[in-house]
Amino acid sequence: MGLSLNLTARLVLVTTFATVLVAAGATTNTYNLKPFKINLAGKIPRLKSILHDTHLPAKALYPDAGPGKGIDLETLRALHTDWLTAFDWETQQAELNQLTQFTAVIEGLTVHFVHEKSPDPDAIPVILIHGWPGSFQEFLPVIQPLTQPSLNASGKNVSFNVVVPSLPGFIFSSVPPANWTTDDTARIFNTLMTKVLGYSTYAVHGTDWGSSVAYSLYSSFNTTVRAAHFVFIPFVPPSSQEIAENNITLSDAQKVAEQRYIELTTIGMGYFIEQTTKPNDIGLALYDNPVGQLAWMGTTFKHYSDPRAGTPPSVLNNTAILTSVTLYYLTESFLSSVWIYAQNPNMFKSVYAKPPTDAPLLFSMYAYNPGLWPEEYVAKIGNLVSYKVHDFGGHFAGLDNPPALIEDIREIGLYFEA
Ligand SMILES: *[C@@H]1O[C@H](CO)[C@@H](O)[C@H](O)[C@H]1NC(C)=O
Ligand SMILES: *[C@@H]1O[C@H](CO)[C@@H](O)[C@H](O)[C@H]1NC(C)=O
Ligand SMILES: *[C@@H]1O[C@H](CO)[C@@H](O)[C@H](O)[C@H]1NC(C)=O
Ligand SMILES: *[C@@H]1O[C@H](CO)[C@@H](O)[C@H](O)[C@H]1NC(C)=O
Ligand SMILES: *[C@@H]1O[C@H](CO)[C@@H](O)[C@H](O)[C@H]1NC(C)=O
Ligand SMILES: CC(=O)N[C@H]1CO[C@H](CO)[C@@H](O)[C@@H]1O
Repeated sequence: MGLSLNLTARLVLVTTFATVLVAAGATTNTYNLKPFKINLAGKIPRLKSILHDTHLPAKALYPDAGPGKGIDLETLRALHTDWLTAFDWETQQAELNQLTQFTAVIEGLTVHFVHEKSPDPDAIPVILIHGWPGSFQEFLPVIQPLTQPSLNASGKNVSFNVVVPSLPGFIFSSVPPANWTTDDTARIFNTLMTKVLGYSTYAVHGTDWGSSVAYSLYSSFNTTVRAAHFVFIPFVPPSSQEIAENNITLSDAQKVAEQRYIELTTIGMGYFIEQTTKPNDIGLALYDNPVGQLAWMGTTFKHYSDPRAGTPPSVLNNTAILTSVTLYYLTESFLSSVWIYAQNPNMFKSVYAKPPTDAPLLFSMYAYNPGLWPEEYVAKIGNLVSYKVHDFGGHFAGLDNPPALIEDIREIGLYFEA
């Protein structure tokens, strides 16, 4: 009897305690914030078996076709062989899991993000936004260094609380509803920074599609976004003729970028048009085809990075490419990722105009990035305070030239005023 009373009392206590916990959760965890760890190892045996059964042609049809005709067979074969034999997912997963990650639910979407904090209470919150075929992994080499306090040019001690979300429909973030635009993503990322994480002001960095999101944040959230850094902007670059007519003199590195842009627009737009107009065709064709995804995304990593990729300071080697493709393949997000093109058919604005913000804008160009925006043009789209040119690096700055990107982003500290 005594025992049973005791048990009842304990049950009541437990129940009461649980009720309190739930009530507290309802008020303090509105966004269902949860720690997150990557655990895709169980899917590796099937991937390896498909890789094992996939066969490539014995020799190239037209060995002299050149990279302008797409990824070359021997490049793909080397990647395929590495994936099957040398690549160790567990090692890559363990490295990615060294980053502190979470998921939160915002407007019904699960948003995956890295959140690494600086030891400095005055650190600047910054959100780094990736594009396609990148992912949060693209920023791996810069995240920890940016959290470390370090003196800069003006003698200012600068460090960051670094947030790196996965775009909706990419990797561990859930698929957005139809007609979801980069402005919608900007809105939920502003909620992530201000409401979920409680930062009243912050800085943004964007590349590729991430630059569309970052520019939307810069333009539309002028009280919370107090600095922006770009390596790519969502504006149509001027033509060579227009640059010449405006008497703009290009440096050697800028001439390289101009050449890369000409190449992109003349022979490199196939994937872009396909993904914009028929996302289901390519998305479903490659949905369960790892080597297909490797060819389709690998060509971009190979062709739009610095030609010296994989040699210092670049860490963009085959391991990095395979990690990225493995993340897309194992999370089954290739299909939803290509939809970003179809959902945003007017990514590149043709009218350069200043948005209503006085927040500083910083820009860095990397020579082998296929897009040239001269300083005169970048100055038209914001309060430009810094324009830098790097002769090493391409489209994936975080992997292509991490020391330069760390320095570029750290420069935000010279201009940021909370
Ligand atoms: C920079 O700030 C950090 C954290 O506040 C501090 O530990 C470090 O000594 C500072 N460095 C310098 C050179 O002032
Ligand atoms: C998406 O937008 C198109 C064009 O505005 C419209 O026809 C379509 O119904 C929309 N789809 C959804 C699911 O809202
Ligand atoms: C470019 O230079 C030429 C020759 O000096 C001059 O006639 C022209 O007005 C300049 N164009 C612009 C846009 O400044
Ligand atoms: C790629 O670079 C990383 C360092 O960033 C290194 O650990 C790895 O061994 C390299 N992989 C190959 C295949 O060279
Ligand atoms: C911020 O945006 C609002 C609305 O567009 C505008 O009225 C305001 O002047 C802007 N603030 C700055 C500092 O530009
Ligand atoms: C740590 C860091 O980014 N330091 C940089 C501060 O600014 C000077 C001058 O631009 C650079 O040379 C440092 O590398």
